[in-house]
Amino acid sequence: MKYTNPVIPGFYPDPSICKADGKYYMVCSSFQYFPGVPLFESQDLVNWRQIGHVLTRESQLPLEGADCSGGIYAPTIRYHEGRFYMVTTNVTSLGNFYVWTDDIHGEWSDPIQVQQGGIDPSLYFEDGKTYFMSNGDDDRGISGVTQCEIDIETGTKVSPSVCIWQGAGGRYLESPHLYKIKGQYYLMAAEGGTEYGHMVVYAKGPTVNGPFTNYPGNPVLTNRNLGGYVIQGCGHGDLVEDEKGNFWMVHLAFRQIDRWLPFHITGREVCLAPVTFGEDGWFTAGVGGITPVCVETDRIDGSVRQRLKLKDTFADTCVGVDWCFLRRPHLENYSFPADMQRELSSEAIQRYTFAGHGIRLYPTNRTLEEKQDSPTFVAIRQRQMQGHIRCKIYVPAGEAGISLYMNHEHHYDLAVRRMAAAMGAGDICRVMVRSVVGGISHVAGESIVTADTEITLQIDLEPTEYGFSALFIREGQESPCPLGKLQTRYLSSEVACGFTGVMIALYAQDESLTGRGEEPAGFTDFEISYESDKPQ
Ligand code: 6LW
Repeated sequence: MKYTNPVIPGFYPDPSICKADGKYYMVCSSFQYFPGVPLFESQDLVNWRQIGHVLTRESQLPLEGADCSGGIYAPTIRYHEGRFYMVTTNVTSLGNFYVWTDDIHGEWSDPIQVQQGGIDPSLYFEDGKTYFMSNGDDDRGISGVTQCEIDIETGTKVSPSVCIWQGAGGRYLESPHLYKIKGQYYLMAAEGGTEYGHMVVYAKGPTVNGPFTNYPGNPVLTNRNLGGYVIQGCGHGDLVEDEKGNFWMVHLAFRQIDRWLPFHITGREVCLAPVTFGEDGWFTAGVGGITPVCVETDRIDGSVRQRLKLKDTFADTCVGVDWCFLRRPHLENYSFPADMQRELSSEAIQRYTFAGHGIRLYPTNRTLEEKQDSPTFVAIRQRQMQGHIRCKIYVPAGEAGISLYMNHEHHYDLAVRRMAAAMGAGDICRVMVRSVVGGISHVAGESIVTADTEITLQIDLEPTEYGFSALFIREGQESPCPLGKLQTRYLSSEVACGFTGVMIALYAQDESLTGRGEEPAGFTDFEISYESDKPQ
């Protein structure tokens, strides 16, 4: 069969994978977004369904003040004796911790902290012992991949933290994972930084603590020498063995917006690469050490077809699965239709369907520029670079709209602002495109309509440009209104920095308020349609 990379498009960085009862489970990092750590399930490694998130409760996920380089960093998922463990770092507050569950579709435990520093923690279980590793300094101050043994019930360290490997010589050694395969220990990690020089390296050793000998062909996987190729930044991988005994690597990569434009907007995404063991006990990865867009393989049954979702509407997405919030949301500011399956509760944010209807958002004075608290904002990832977004909007007061949000200093907003007209005439709505780049805000296009006009917002997605427009309907008359174009590159990770990707956010705000606004903005008929699931 043939499959294309990325197998999970959109901002889902730092993948980690495990297998349990014939199915594969994958987690990704989530930074400043709530709920945290997206969780996916698959039966064939190429088709992935998000089944929820691991961190769904406030007690598991303090995010106050987290920005696009804060919050939840790379997680690892492991399955051991019937129990799933997810270990990660909340760089903004908790440090390294893990949670566990016996039901992958249910709730996970409260966090259990581990007193070893560094980031990108991973777990390895053997003979009743649990090894915890991360990249950082050991108890003697030596930096590299550092390992200790922990008590898995309590997280308590039961041995000193010792550096077991210093990598293959690249900068930013990170994302260590340890495996035992055919009697040998393999320690795999990333180097080069999560940018264009990213790579996967590994070493092999006779015991859980080494000594580890570097693979002579390192890096085992990288696209760093493929200038202009669509898939860049391959690194941060994790291995899994399939039902037939073949090994695979999931790893992150990103797609640049154009051959000669080294910028990416959809964040770091998940790719899949075959791994092949040689007689000598070393393995190779990808196709000749690179990850191509298209992989032809006979390891996956020929009857498997890769299907990537091309449409997102209110009817087929859920809050808490596809949609998420910035930092800790104030749920009293969100109102979903009465026939929603469950009420929103601050207990746990899991799965709330829109039941095909709309959403109402109450404005507060927390705006899209907010750095600490959570504005009224619910967002879904931009997963492909070509397509269209449409949404009907009703704004009775303040401002509401759709934001293409990279971070608080880099976002493009298609906004409707309600204003009182002069001389006691009826209200008017200012429909505008606001560009915020490097914290500098500029209105790039606008139009004024009477408040009784029905407004549909529309954004055309292209790899290098976003096109903004509105459709006005008044007294049965439709009038399309183009509002201009903005370049995608100013929202890219290369410009905006941080570790996230562009989110398509519905928001409401009103700087003049002290508390919550009385009347909510209404959003209905939301639709994103992507033109193709093939990378540009
Ligand atoms: C991740 C680490 C990294 O934890 O970035 O550059 C962090 N490398 O592996 C955020 O994804």
